[in-house]
Amino acid sequence: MTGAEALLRTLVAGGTDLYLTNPGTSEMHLVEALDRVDGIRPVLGLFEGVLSGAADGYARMTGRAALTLLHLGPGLANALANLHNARRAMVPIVNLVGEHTAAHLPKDPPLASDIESLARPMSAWVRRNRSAASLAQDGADALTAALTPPGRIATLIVPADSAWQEASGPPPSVKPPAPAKVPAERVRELARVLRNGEPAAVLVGTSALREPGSIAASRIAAKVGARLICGTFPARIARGAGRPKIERIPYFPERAAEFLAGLRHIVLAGDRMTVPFFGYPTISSEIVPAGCEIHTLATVEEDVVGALDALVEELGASRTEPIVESAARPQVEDGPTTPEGVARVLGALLPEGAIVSDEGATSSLGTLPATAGAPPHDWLFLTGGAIGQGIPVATGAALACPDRKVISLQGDGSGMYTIQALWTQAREKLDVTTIVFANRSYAILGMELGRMANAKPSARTGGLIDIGNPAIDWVGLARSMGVEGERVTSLRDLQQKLAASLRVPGPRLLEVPIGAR
Ligand SMILES: Cc1ncc(C[n+]2csc(CCOP(=O)(O)OP(=O)(O)O)c2C)c(N)n1
Repeated sequence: MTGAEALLRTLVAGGTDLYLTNPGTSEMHLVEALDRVDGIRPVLGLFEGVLSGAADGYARMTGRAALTLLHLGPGLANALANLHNARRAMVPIVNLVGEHTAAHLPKDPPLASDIESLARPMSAWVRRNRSAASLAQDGADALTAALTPPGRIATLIVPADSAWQEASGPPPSVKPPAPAKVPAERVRELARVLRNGEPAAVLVGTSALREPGSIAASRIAAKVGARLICGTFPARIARGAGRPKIERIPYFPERAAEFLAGLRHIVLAGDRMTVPFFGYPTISSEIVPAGCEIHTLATVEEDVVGALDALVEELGASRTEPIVESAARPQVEDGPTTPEGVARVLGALLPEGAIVSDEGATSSLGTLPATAGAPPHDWLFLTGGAIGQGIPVATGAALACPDRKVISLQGDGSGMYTIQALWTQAREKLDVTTIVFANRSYAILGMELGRMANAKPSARTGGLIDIGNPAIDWVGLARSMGVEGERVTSLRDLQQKLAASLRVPGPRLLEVPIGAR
């Protein structure tokens, strides 16, 4: 058995079943070993940012770590922006990064670089393998690190000679630690805080944004009259009719400050306090009201669901009804494809069990209220703000959940970063409908130019915000990669084309013009 085979066997025995690859010469043994190792699905991506984003989407939906296979430092570097988003999503991923042989590396060949320095900022765990004999154990340690709560990025550097040399022995076992239990004293203390009647909010994150944690949190909030809130861009929220109502902290800091105004206590349950994206010259980035205390029921590493259950008991809230969304679908009228109109069409049609990957930027803001009462579904946000996440995360979610419809809400500017993911969707026959909001602009930057620099786009700077010249042909792009694409002309047309796309499995793209041009 080669080191590569021992490594893959260990990772498969540890529960890994997806291998997202874009290999080169130094990784050929990590490819060849697939002919002798069952139980893992190899999937090719045509750019490494597609792989890291897909690993993120897969992990958000399964809680399991996918493997990425990356070609030395440059391959890893191409994956970094979406590894950044995945780190902010707090998901498990194991990166296998190829490296030159021990004899070749000292000669400084063209592809050599400082892989550890590239890996560290986005990885909680980095190791350089030293021998074929230790490769399987390194793999087990990488997977254990990745699966350590709440989920981490582990990067294992694999020299080519370790991968081809002889290894032996049964696969080492992978035993990630369980999340730490929250001490009973902390639960009692927070029960005292919440019972005192001062204005309070419970801020839920990670697993508390899904049932059963969100139901427990909603019971607590209802019992003590607190608000139930969450961060602006969590990795995943289970939402829709019959599920707990959770208010989201708005994106812009002045809106966020208004949203939190009046609170005296914020109780964190599985998240840290939300921090606005940017500081501005004339807008405060402090969103927590003066005099408001931040308390922690459970950190992201701790057993938040257990802590919420204990708090339900402590407050005597086990029979309190959670406050849930009622079933409601918006009415659709015909008209031009405005963001609000598109949101209503989505709200009218979103199927039960759908997974929405939201990188719609300024155009998808209205989709959240419009879908609040749609049948139960999951919503995946752009966690780290590095655009180019949406289509890859949708791809990974579809690999994770082949029986569920994935809807990818996509800004056109962001979509161009990792458009190659459409090819993987076509190749793997993934059930993803991509809705491109073709506003032919970096619209958010037009707004931020005013907010940040008190300026309007000029003849000179406007060209850095307008992406309509030349106009991108989304339907042509999709078709060139094997994805059926259509351009819609009105809300009624969108309704028909989206309904048709939801009926038929497989990838499809709808280009939706936004704004008259
Ligand atoms: C990796 C990365 N590069 C650049 C940016 C800055 N940025 C934020 S939004 C944006 C444009 C988004 O355009 P689009 O997806 O069309 O959405 P719109 O703003 O038009 O709604 C850019 C370039 C970023 N967030 N991440």
